[in-house]
Amino acid sequence: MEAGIVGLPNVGKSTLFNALTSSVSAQSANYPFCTIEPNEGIVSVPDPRLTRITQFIVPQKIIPAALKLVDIAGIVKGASEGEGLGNKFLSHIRQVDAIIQVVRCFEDPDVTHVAGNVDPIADIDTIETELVLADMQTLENALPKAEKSARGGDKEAKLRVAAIQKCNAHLESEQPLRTLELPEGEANAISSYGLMTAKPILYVANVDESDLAGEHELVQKVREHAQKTGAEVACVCAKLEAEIAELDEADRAEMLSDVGLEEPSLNVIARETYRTLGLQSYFTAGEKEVRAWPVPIGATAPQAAGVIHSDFERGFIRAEIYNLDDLEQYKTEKEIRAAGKLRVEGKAYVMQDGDICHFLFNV
Ligand SMILES: Nc1nc2c(ncn2[C@@H]2O[C@H](COP(=O)(O)OP(=O)(O)O)[C@@H](O)[C@H]2O)c(=O)[nH]1
Ligand SMILES: [Mg+2]
Repeated sequence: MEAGIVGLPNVGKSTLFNALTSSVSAQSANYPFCTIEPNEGIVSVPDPRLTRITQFIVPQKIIPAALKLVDIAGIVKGASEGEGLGNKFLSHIRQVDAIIQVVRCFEDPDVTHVAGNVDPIADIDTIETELVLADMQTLENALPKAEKSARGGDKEAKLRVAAIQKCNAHLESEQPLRTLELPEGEANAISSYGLMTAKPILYVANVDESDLAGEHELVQKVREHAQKTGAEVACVCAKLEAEIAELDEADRAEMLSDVGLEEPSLNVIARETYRTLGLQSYFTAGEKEVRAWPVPIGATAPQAAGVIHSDFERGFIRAEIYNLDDLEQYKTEKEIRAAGKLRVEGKAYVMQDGDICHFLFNV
């Protein structure tokens, strides 16, 4: 699963990307993303529950969950007609699973704003319009083929045609597709199109150093906009976070307390991005490592096992599961088992956020 950072030029995308992906813990771990381009990086997802687990199970290694981020070059007005990096930029967005849109809320006379003044809602509109136009084009290109197959009696194509028509009507009323609900069959029939306005979105308000909580009117407007479209907002001062990320642990703690933050805002953004991607974590915990694994919300136990290794999914027999509260109450796995709190779950079990698991499998 990966998220793409988008936004107008000069809003702080690269500053945020670099700060998020420079974390050592993410790079030292063995993550299954092989080709990493300069604009692609791994972000670890800090999870306080890992620390709680390691109070009782002391491992050699602690490995947080991670996700892949792509810093997509700045979009400009006219991108859907090939302006700026136009098509290349759009094809990058089609590939990601979620969008992080950075919107500039900070004032700084030294940093030029492409549209002349700081207006996050206008910026959001500019980008959304380009994505709406590009999605309309995609659908327009796809329609004749779908119609032809539908006339030939292809059932899937009939669903596709119905979906395209609904999407078009929605886009023509200038609404992103993430606010359109389609029957599952129709949604699946067009899932390969990579429609951009259907992707979940997280708005990151890049705020002034003096407004870390995002109380400024401009940020409130971003929140209102997000609420209308079912999106979330996170606040960050990218420039400050970039500085914080470079400090050693002691200096970092001092700096955070100076500016009144409980933790780096980057942590919050990593977790929000994870959620926007529809992910939650389960844990494996042993002496070798305590590790968080990402799994889509709603995934079954075999699917969760498959995140570790495809053999685990294929040969899945059962899972033994307990949770953090049990660990804190009974202190050891042995005691959890003795107390009858170790649950045995089968193939149909739907994973819950925070499950601590052993998978039994046979290949
Ligand atoms: N004052 C201020 N400047 C920032 C902030 N974030 C980024 N910048 C500056 O804005 C300029 C553009 O940032 P960059 O990350 O390259 O923007 P991008 O074009 O969106 O990738 C750089 O000079 C940054 O130092 C911020 O939070 N506050
Ligand atoms: Mg950049």
